[in-house]
Amino acid sequence: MKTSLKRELLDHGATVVGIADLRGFLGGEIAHLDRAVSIGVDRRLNEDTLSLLVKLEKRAVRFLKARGHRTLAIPPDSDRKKGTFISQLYSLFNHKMAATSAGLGWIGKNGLLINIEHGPRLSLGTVLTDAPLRPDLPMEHGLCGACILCREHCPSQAITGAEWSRALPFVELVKLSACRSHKATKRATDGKPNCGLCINICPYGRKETISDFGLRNEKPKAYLSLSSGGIAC
Ligand code: B12
Ligand code: SF4
Ligand code: SF4
Repeated sequence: MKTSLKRELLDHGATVVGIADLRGFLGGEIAHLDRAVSIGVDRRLNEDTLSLLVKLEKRAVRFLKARGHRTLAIPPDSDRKKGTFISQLYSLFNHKMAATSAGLGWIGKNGLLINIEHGPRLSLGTVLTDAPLRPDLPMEHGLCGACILCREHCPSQAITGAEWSRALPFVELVKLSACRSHKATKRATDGKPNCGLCINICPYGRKETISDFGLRNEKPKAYLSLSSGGIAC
């Protein structure tokens, strides 16, 4: 069932799909839905991306329900169905937690899910289920290595430079108030609320050279060993 579910989602626009075992990490009314189907698409988080993620979540729901399992799709954005139980789940459930637990990547120094192939460029969705899907191996540590590019270039100095690990997941990686106020300033000045420099600059999955951004070139050690075929994860 796991392979055919993954195939179904990959054939319809998902870039990566992983299965997480979230036993012990969910509370209350959703504790019994302890498998997560974590879905990533290699696209900026805009309206088109959100509607693709919603379609993929619906597809996973249909697939699992047809086989007699319960499901709960977590919305990928905050604006849909405001005020409903489902829309509250958007902020109550963390898509990145499902993604690291499904082995799709680690949390980088920029606070984002970093996939070894696509970097921080994945937008995420999650479907919780009680289907006994065999989980993928979770990611235990980050592979940022010595790189500090996102920290050096963040316009609001929001990135602390701390490193994530599954054993100690909640260290302060990003000063959220600094990031939020930078985004608010951008909205006020150029009408664009999103910054995303910590996505663009990350060497994992980056197609451009860093000089395309007018910045100094630098790569993390882990990235260098990946390019020479050295990293297994
Ligand atoms: C609130 C929010 C924001 C807030 C606060 C960000 C934040 N880090 O909390 C603000 C407005 C600042 C923001 C900004 C951005 N956001 Co935002 N945001 C969210 C939202 C709604 C909730 C995040 C959340 O729960 N935070 C609570 C804190 C406690 O968790 P956290 O630090 O984010 O994550 C921790 C856990 O995941 C934990 N963890 C990881 N693995 C595991 C495993 C286990 C077992 C456990 C226990 C914990 C654990 O480690 C993380 C680091 O401490 C999510 C959508 C969602 N529902 O998941 C999108 C989301 C995180 N945002 C996203 C994006 C793209 C952005 C921006 C790039 C937008 C932009 N272009 O400007 C910036 C990036 C800023 C940054 N560097 O983090 C994407 C990230 C995709 C990715 N590849 O990681 C998400 C997932 C939306 C989506 N559907 O794709 N965001
Ligand atoms: S979105 Fe911009 S301000 Fe926020 S952490 Fe990333 S680079 Fe810094
Ligand atoms: S830019 Fe460097 S330090 Fe920042 S998340 Fe990417 S690899 Fe990690």
